[in-house]
Amino acid sequence: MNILITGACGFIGSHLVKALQGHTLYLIDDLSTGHKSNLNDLSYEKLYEDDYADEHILSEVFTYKIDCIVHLAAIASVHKCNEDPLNASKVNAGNVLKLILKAKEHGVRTFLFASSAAVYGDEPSLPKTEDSVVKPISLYGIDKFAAEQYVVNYSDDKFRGIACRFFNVFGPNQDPSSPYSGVLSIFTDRTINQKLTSISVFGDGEQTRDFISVFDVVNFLKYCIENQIDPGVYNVATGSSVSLNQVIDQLKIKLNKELNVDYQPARNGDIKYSAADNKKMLQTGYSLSFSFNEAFKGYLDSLNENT
Ligand code: UD2
Repeated sequence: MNILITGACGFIGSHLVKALQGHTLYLIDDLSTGHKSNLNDLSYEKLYEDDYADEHILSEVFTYKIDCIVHLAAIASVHKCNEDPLNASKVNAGNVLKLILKAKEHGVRTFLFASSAAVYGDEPSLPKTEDSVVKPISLYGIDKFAAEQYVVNYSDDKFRGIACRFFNVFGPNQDPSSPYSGVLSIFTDRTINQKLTSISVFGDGEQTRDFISVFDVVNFLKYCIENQIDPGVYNVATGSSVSLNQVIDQLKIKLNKELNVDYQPARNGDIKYSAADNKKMLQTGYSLSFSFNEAFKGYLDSLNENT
């Protein structure tokens, strides 16, 4: 299949490129947060190093008879979106519609979109099903919701639009450099890469998240591409949540050392409990490869091997 992946040099994108080796891949990434080195040793037809909505790129790439698009490119940080809301909204919502319209014009059959658990916001009912109330509390969440609604509402019998609400994705190559990076990447960068023994927790550590392995995320995307699953919105999650304190306990056992946990005030806008119902994802026939414990252990082993 000819597959276009936007955001291909990023954390999830580069794992997806690896999972889809064997297909003919066209990649776009403006390298704003992704790294070309994430694609080292991987095969692809062409990488466009620019904005995914650039007219010249789109008019060229659609000459290649694209069967499927996986749209991962985004300003993927709540914090960055707030710094430049108009641009963030264009990248995360308006231009998604542009890409969908182009895709339909050029006969693309399948469009997968990276949405986010951020659409649910802080409405307290748990676990979240795809029919739960949507109440985003950030511009990022609002735009992700708008874009996923374009994806789903533009679906028809010729165009299969699937929006994946990713919960907390983790795994190798996640960038830990910002304080707003994924918490597991920050914890492991400090304790394994930098060999420090202190970590900061915002709040009492009892907040919960559904942490899903990046390998399951990209395998599910691959499954959606290669099987005729129904269009619509899907939670992409393990279906079980753990607290940060539980994660830290596992980390201590695995590292076999004590960690100093510096408990600081909870962050503004933080969600205390997050939990996903993933039945719809499993009803597609996809089976998760890893529980959180297995995936976390594998992740720590891979980091230890590289140090
Ligand atoms: C995720 C997204 C965020 C937004 C949000 C919406 C990531 C990295 N973040 O935030 O962009 O979409 O979902 O629901 O995908 N924490 C610490 N110590 C640290 C770093 C974080 O205690 O050094 C805490 C943080 O305050 C939070 C928890 O860990 O309570 C998880 O933080 P996160 O940013 O990894 O993920 P989340 O779900 O809050």
